[in-house]
Amino acid sequence: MRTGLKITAFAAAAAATFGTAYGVGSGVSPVTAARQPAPEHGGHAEQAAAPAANALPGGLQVSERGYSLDLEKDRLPGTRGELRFTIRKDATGKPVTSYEKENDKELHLIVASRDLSAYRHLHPVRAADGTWSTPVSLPKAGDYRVFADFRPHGEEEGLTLGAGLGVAGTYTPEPLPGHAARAAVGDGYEVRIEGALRPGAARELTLDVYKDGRPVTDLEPYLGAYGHLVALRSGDLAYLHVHPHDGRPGPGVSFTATAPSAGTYRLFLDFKHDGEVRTAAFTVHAA
Ligand SMILES: [Cu+2]
Repeated sequence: MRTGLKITAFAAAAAATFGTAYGVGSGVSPVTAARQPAPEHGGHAEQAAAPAANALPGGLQVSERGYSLDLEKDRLPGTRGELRFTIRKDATGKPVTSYEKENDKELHLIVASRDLSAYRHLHPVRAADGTWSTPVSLPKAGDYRVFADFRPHGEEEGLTLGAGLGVAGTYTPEPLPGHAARAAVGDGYEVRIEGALRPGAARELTLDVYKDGRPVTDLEPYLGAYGHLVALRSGDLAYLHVHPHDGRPGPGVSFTATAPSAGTYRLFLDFKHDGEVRTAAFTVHAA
């Protein structure tokens, strides 16, 4: 349940900060907001649902808790290019150059298309002046959202900032695939999902990895875990980052996830096997 608690605490911090940003002003330290007690977990579902209803998930804002995501260019001339950006401290306008590592990295960058058909999980390189950069190769033109998931040095909670990215060219938005319990990943890999999301309540999800119909029991650690799961809410691309709560190398990797609201979510699981990182995607309804 640790992960679930952490996510709920983050949601509470986000809600507290939202109130700060639009109510009191910038005089309240984001650290103070982050330290506000997390709602009690493990009680009955109605108690858990109440705070979550007003909590703001990550990724919806380009600026939050005193930090801003500054994309050097919010457009790419084509599907291949370089993303460059800076995380700035709003108070000084200066780039953040000191981070706490989370899952082996100072910053995780997710790039997802607005229709949720394209997904990339990247690890940019930081220059000494605080500028982050990474090559990016996308499958098609269109409207994208870039998510920076990081924890500045000295902050107790990480945050996720989101910014729009346009990729020039013509494209046709794709409909979100319907719910299916299995996802083909290519090269004979298939991932099966068990469990359901419920708004405002922590729920366990298990993703089982198979290769050629047989369970995979020797998943390789990737960034300190056997799987990384990102959930994006369809419609506004609210971002939920969840981590596994056990250390088994397969076939089942379990997560605790709390959907902030009713809705449809697209789940992206990154796992590593035979030296390669692969991604399985699922559509899950929370109701
Ligand atoms: Cu990452």
